[in-house]
Amino acid sequence: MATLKELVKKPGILSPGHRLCAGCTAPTLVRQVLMAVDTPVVIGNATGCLEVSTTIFPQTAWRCSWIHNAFENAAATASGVEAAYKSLKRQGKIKDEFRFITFGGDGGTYDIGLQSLSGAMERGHHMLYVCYDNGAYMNTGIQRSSATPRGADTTTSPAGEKVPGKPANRKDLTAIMAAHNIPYVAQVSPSHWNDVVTKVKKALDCGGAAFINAIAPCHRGWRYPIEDGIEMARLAVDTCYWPLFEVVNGEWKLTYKPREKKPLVEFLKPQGRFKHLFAPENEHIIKEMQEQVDRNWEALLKRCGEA
Ligand SMILES: Cc1ncc(C[n+]2csc(CCOP(=O)(O)OP(=O)(O)O)c2C)c(N)n1
Ligand code: SF4
Repeated sequence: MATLKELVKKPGILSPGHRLCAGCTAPTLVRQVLMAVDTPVVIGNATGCLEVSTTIFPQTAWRCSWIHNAFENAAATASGVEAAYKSLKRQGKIKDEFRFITFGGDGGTYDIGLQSLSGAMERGHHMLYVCYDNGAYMNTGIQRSSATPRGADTTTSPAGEKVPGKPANRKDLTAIMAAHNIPYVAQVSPSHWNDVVTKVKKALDCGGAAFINAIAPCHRGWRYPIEDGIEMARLAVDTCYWPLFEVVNGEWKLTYKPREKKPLVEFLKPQGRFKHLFAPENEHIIKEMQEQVDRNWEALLKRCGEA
């Protein structure tokens, strides 16, 4: 594994000067993912903040082949490109060893693109799909998605007198992808760059379909100070809200165990989207959210043979 000093010297595939918000963790995560790439790469991109902000016509921030298609078929498009590549390679028309990576936000992945992602993974295309999960449809103004945590205030689950934020729990997409029995599935956080690079290398070299789910804090939607994005991602990991693990050929393995599991409030408190939960009448929701995190963590420890 290269050192961070060596990795930052690599020519960036995602150039500076894109139009994502200052302090957005999505491009940080994308850069970490791309640091693991040592071959030519084709990037697929579902609609969302990352896509619209990096490709404002006639400019692009991508120094590689890049393809966008509608929200619901980014994975299908990438799988078609990968299949064409395989054919051209067989015919001797392409000599280079390419890799294929698709990025999608949680709206494009958990919700609208789920069927095409499931199909691409099930067919076993040699491609990696990375979901940057900022927990809402941020690009269009912070609407709830099935990745939005319970209790969050969004424009379509507004916290008020009658409804204390999103009433439903979030979907466990990483487990759904693991249930596809593909060679590689993992969960990562940009607060742990080394873990990201290591897992992406494994995913790209697994020989088949791979999925990585990454937490990607958004200060616009989560409402925390702009400069605290990576700290927010770290708190998600240390409270076990967003555990780091991988599933290699069906075998679950924890890749990071916080020395001290922090209480969930440390992750919730700095975020404006949870502010209303600290009113006395809503405190029971925080308690229930903590219980949910504890249950998920215990179940994960068991799955990973750690309990
Ligand atoms: C089928 C379809 N429905 C709605 C839209 C409008 N739209 C564009 S981006 C977006 C939200 C994307 O959310 P997410 O995938 O979570 O990415 P983020 O913007 O948060 O990075 C929506 C609803 C669209 N482009 N296509
Ligand atoms: S709205 Fe959020 S996810 Fe989108 S670019 Fe800004 S900080 Fe990033």
